[in-house]
Amino acid sequence: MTDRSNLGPGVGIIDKYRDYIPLAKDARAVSLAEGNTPLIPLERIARRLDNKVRLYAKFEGLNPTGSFKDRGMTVAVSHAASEGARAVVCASTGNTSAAAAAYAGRAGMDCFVLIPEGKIALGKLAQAMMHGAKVVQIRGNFDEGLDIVRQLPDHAPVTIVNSINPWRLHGQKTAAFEIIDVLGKAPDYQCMPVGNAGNITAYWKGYREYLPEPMHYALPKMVGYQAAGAAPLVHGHPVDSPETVATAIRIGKPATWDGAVNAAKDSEGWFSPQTDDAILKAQKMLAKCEGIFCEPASAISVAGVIEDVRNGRIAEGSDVVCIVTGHGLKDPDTAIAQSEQPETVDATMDSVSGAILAAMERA
Ligand code: AN7
Repeated sequence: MTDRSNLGPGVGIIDKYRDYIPLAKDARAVSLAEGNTPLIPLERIARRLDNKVRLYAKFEGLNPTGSFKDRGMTVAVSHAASEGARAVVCASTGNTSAAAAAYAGRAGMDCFVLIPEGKIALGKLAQAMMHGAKVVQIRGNFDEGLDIVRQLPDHAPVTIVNSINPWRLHGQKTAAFEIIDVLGKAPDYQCMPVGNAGNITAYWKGYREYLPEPMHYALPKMVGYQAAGAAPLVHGHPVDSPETVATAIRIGKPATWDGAVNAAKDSEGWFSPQTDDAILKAQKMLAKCEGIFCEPASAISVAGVIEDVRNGRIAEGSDVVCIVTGHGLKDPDTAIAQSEQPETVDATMDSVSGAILAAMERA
């Protein structure tokens, strides 16, 4: 395998994996040196599962705008720029809009984002605004926003950068390349949140492209988790009014439906639901026991794996990679709401040591 570990400063996924990304040769990479995220062993959570599996988190929250969307956006915006596009547009539950705004800004393009009013995490909104996007809130959900965005190029000179833009998937598949580069093989199971279903489709494509055909026996089983209130792929039909605390995946009509279904079917994987309670519990566990602060949608990977190792659906002795798609700082409101609130005491040794000793006694 080519050693791509140290190509120099400013190198992102396009420079690193250009031979796998069919951009025009003279297309300049609009990059924030995204990708190259760590694969972190989750030893303490594995221990809670009696070490039945070797567990890893691919922490995609460490990308430049805090989510995996940067991998797709660097390619989509580079391609749009090479075609002379003036503006990009997307509907978003938040992370796509943050990434689109950042990369469009870097490319000198305008960016328009449609978000569901009141249902986007605070950090994501702050990002889109700071990076200079024109933010349009709609009285509706993500699915309704995407339906409008699909038609927008007929009405205005804008390029769509949702994952229905195939360049996005060319970028996102590179995360699978990195996992193989680091593990020296594919994992046995790859477990991830599924919303609009672009990412699971991209990973599956990535594994198949990076492992040559004779090695297809070594492909991972692709496991997709959806929030119980927004689980169209679990039910096999769209959901009209998706609801979940994990606003990133509050999606009822995934655009890349067939890609997701094929990934699960062809790999002998599956889709299953997780309750909001299980999602928040896993989010807390990752933060407290492993030092990894992710947003609720991302924690569903770990919630699902805990259930599926316990019920035997994930075989003992396996290598399991959880895709941790977005950073916890994206959604401070949900984090604070589920945590013990800070205690206020007088600025004296007695009050402070008293508070510490009382807390140690409770623990
Ligand atoms: C943290 O930003 O759809 O199944 O508009 O932000 O490829 O949609 C975000 C999705 C998982 C689901 N984890 O990925 C958007 C958006 C996080 C996310 C997903 C999203 P897909």
